[in-house]
Amino acid sequence: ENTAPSFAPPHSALTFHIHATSGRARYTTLHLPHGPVSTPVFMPVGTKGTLKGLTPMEIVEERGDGEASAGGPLNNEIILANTYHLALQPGTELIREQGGLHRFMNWDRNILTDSGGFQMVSLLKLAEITEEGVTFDNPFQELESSGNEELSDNDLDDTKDAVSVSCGKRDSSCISDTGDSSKSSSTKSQRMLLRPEDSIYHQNNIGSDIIMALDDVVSSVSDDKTRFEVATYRTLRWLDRCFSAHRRKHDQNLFPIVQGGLDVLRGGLRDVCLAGFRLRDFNAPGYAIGGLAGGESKDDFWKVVHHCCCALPDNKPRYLMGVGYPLDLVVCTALGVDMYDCVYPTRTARFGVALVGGEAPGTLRLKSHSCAADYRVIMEGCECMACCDGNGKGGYTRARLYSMLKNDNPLAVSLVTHHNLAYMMSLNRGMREAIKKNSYGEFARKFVRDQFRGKE
Ligand code: PRF
Ligand code: ZN
Repeated sequence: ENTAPSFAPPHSALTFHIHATSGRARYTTLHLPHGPVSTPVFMPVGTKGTLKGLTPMEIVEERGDGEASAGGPLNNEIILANTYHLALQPGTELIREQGGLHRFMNWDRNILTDSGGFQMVSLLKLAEITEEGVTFDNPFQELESSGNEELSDNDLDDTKDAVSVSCGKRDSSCISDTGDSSKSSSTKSQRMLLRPEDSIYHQNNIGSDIIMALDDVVSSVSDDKTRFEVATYRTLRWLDRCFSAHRRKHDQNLFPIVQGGLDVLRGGLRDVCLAGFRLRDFNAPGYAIGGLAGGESKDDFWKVVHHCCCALPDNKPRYLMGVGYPLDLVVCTALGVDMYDCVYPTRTARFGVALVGGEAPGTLRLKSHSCAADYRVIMEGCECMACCDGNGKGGYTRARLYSMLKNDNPLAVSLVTHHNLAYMMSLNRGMREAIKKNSYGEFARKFVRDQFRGKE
């Protein structure tokens, strides 16, 4: 094992230890206030502080042997939650009064919270962004009337729940009501403003181990050059405001987010953002790459990830936001990314889709008729609760899951969610092992070859 030094910036709640590298890929440990996190790591998304369909007991086991046991817990070291949803419901002051989100959800490992702005932009598409912050308009009404595919998704139900509850009673303080006092039909005229200071206030209340700066996110497929330019500079100004508002530097790590669209030219917008970080003497404990995974071409996506990884400091963790397809993890790890998050593995499970490796890698649609009489488990050799009962016996056959899904049995969704997270955890472990052996290139090439085998 080629051991490199640990990096511990002063006054930081994070130390970063690089154990091994293979090309640009790294195997590292982040030491955070709620324990160590080995990277590369995929962070599952529990929007409102729970991973839907799973209990914390399923997700972790006692610290010690480090490996998940057959049919047992997933042993996740960090999960992601969303500031925006938590601020709406149950409200972050309530969470703070209960001792923070860790206590609230009985989860003693690490939590990362996203800042909130992106959720409004991505989910609601009714956000108005000004220098002051993100304002959103009539969320309730729009959610009810919209028929678009994205809005019909389960994760938007979170938003819908949150918004409808919030319309009854909101966290008093910091999602500021911007006025509009035509109170006739109560909630429908509500406007809300989330400023950088509000986002940090909420994240300080939540007490997450890593908190994200509020960024101005533009859809990566937009062709409005001016908008990208405005957003890049604004992201830097908002970063200053986030940094000044941050009250818990001793136990919460604030990560800046690189924006700048797809412009990787020398002196282009990504460079403007990266240079802006260098100018600011924040000694940030880590950095995120944002503004991607929004429908841009793979070519553009990889170019931007590569460009940012090369420009960001080697002694800090790099987090690629919103990326969670297994193939993207494998490629971006080769480019130097350490952390990922995405709703994909858990969301797709709710549609009865399982992630599989082995003979026929890719996805398995358990609701497809071809599973109706298929008596194999989801994935041979998988040690998750769905594929293995822990006694070396059976597990759930595809036929049984097919039937349960057809009958809307919620246990089926829990089992597939558990399987998909077990798959992601085992992919993380596989990447780390390969880096340790300095054979990541081989691992990645094999993974890519397998994914495309027989699909030409
Ligand atoms: N910014 C924030 N959260 C995000 C993203 C971003 O750019 C993405 C990538 N589009 C996912 N989640 N704050
Ligand atoms: Zn499984």
